[in-house]
Amino acid sequence: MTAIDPHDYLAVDDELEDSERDLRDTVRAYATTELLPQVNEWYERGELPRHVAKELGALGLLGMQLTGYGCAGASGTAYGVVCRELEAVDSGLRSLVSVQGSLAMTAIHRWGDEEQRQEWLPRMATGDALGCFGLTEPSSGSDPGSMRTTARRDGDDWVLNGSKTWITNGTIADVAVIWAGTEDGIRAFLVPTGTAGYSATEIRQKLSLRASISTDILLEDVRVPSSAILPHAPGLGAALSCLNEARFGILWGTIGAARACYAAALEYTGNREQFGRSLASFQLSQRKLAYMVVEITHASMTAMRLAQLKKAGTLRPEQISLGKLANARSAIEVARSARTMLGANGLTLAHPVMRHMSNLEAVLTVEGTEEIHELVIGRSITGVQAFR
Ligand code: TGC
Ligand code: FAD
Repeated sequence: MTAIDPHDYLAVDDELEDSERDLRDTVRAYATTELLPQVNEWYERGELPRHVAKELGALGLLGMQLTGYGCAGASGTAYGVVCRELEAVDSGLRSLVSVQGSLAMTAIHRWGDEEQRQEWLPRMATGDALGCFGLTEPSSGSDPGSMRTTARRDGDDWVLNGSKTWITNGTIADVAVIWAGTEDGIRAFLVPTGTAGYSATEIRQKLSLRASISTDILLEDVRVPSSAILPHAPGLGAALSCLNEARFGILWGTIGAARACYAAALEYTGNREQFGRSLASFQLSQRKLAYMVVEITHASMTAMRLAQLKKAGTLRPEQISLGKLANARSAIEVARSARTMLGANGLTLAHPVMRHMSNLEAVLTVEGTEEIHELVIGRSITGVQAFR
């Protein structure tokens, strides 16, 4: 009989195609040898060096699920596995890939014209150009439809005014995808970050997702040509369609964070003795470990099923909401449980658990909070919206 892998209890990865398994191994090896040894330093300093984007680009991981323009045209499953392997190191790394590939590049690929795609996508795929995605505003988070940023016509130009907040990479991006209200509803604009009137500042003293740059963006009479509008984006739904892609990556990524916490707890409790026995030999420890394995396995099966639906072309946003909600929630519970098992030592960066646990607080909030996804599911099963 085949032995059980404690890190993939139901052998869910057997569902991967050979190329997806190869990619998993490549990204896991890169992430473990090149990123993991440095991540604590980045976390403490509150940064993610730009060369990481170039390395991820060289591996073909930026916008990897898109086709053409230097993008790999990979399967949803492959993208999910990459998110999982990167987030096993740190959620900030997965976030970089999400914002660049699923948000900024997807917006341009899906809603831009040929000229805009040619101008930006090849450079973004290599990591030579970075994008950010400006949807959230100081007074519009869960309810982006209430945004106050405006774009008004002035001759052949558009003039943007307003502010965005919590925008990942706003200070280091080359191009910002800015969502703004126009006379015809919400539209997206490509704003090169060197444009006069665009300014971004870092949000400091952040206690979660520290290896990721979060920013405020101010738009003061930012004048862009008529060619800056993404012509095919019909309204808020265009922004939300990009979020679907990023949420899909998160529901895979969180499994990586949970797996890393579980692995740390398993190793630590196997090695440390109290009361003359290893911590792993106590029934209460084993219950916690079994709980983690159940959560990680359920999350993995959910992710794999959603990837199958994506491949079949039938995946619905409401189903992605279930995955994002369930997998982010279960990952943070696994992290919290793992933290207890490491005792005081679990509180420092010497072990990855508290870092993941803290990151997962942000992951619960980004791309739709727990409550928003509950309401999305609630609306889909009752037919009644309870947002407002
Ligand atoms: P609602 O009336 O439901 O919809 C407006 C229009 O959008 C369509 N739509 C969607 N289309 C595609 N995908 C979806 N998921 C969609 N959800 C809705 C809808 O059909 C409609 O189209 P139409 O043609 O009829 O106009 O909109 P609402 O104002 O009631 O809001 C719904 C709600 C609350 C679910 C939505 O606004 C929402 O998802 N809020 C959460 C906001 C959010 O997630 N923001 C994330 C910002 S980006 C980010 O966090 C990056 S973090 C970096 C990282 O990944 O680590
Ligand atoms: P709010 O919407 O103010 O919500 C506060 C609380 O109220 C939550 O618990 C929420 O669930 C609850 N709530 C809200 N409405 C309801 C309701 N109808 N019923 C019940 N409860 C409700 N945004 C971008 O556009 N681009 C980015 O790149 C980006 N990166 C981010 C990176 C980080 C690290 C973080 C933390 C955020 C980022 N965001 C980004 C913003 C993120 O998408 C928002 O924080 C998120 O959508 C929630 O909005 P909010 O923080 O304003 O919370």
